[in-house]
Amino acid sequence: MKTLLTLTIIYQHPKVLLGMKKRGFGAGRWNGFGGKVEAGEKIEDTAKRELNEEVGISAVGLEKVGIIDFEFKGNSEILEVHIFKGQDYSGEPVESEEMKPQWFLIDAIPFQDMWSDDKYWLPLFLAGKKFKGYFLFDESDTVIKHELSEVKSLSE
Ligand code: 8OG
Repeated sequence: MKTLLTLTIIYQHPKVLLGMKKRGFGAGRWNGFGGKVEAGEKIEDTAKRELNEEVGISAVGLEKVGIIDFEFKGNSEILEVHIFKGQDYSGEPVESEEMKPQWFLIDAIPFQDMWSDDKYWLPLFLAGKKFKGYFLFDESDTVIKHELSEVKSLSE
């Protein structure tokens, strides 16, 4: 079974906008903004909606830069996460019930308080690359297997 999700990071060199997830899946970690694609919704529209709901901003343009499948050992569900990069937006980032936003310099990204896969693919994101990947986690959210490759295009 596959579940589609989005993840959007605003990158205004030399800073990225992340949010501390306050509740639910991934709580206690810094991450981009996103969530599940609803029935009938276009993936990019989910990315825009979630950005608005979680941090109160509207992206002016989003670029899809990555697709990663996540699997958890002992669980047949695959999370297919579509990763978007944003730069310009309207509105001001505000804290929501789900996320507390904060800007980080790219050489001070808090990888120790993020999902353990992020240190593999975020450097590609920051370098302007497109990528596809697969990560398998064990019960304690440690990466036990991964594949990651740069791609020219993400058209499937
Ligand atoms: O709706 P919900 O908050 O549960 O969505 C989960 C968010 O977390 C969604 O934006 C996708 C994202 N996400 C995963 N797995 C991983 C991961 O391993 N690393 C990162 N950085 N984000 C992830 O679901």
